[in-house]
Amino acid sequence: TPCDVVRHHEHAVGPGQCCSAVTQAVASPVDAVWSVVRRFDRPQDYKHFIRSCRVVAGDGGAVGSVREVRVVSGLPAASSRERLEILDDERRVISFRIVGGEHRLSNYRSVTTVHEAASPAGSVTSVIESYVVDVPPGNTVEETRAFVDTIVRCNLQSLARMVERRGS
Ligand code: A8S
Repeated sequence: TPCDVVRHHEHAVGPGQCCSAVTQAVASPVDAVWSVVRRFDRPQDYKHFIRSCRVVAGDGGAVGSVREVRVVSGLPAASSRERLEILDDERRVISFRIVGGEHRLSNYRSVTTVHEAASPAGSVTSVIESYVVDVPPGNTVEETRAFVDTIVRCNLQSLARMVERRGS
């Protein structure tokens, strides 16, 4: 229901933090999209800034699992340690929290939901990804949002391209 959608994307935003959300339409069935998004152990399948990923705690599918990702060069970051917070196959919700690594995004937490959207043209899915993060020292809220929104938008666009290409 619409209320569920809103509820999953409500973040407690403290002082010195900012939040935002990005949405992406995908011209593919909802299950095809969710099957990619749900793989906490394989973010590099569609997140092209990620060079490698290793599960360092848990089985990679259970809440509490931790992954260590290394990012491509050219970013103000080298690695990130991320904990799986929610994986709900029924409601199609996944959430992770950043718990360490070499980067500037302290206390980052994101929630991604995948929704069936009716369309006369056929199967359409919408993906909503929201996040909250500390504004890094020396940066403004606007700069932080611009940086993170760009990464999230790139990830969701490449997700859409990948799943749409697979389906055709
Ligand atoms: C995600 C979302 C984000 C990832 C960011 C925002 C990151 O992996 C990159 C650059 C950084 O500066 C921070 O869903 C960090 O992956 C690409 C290393 C965390």
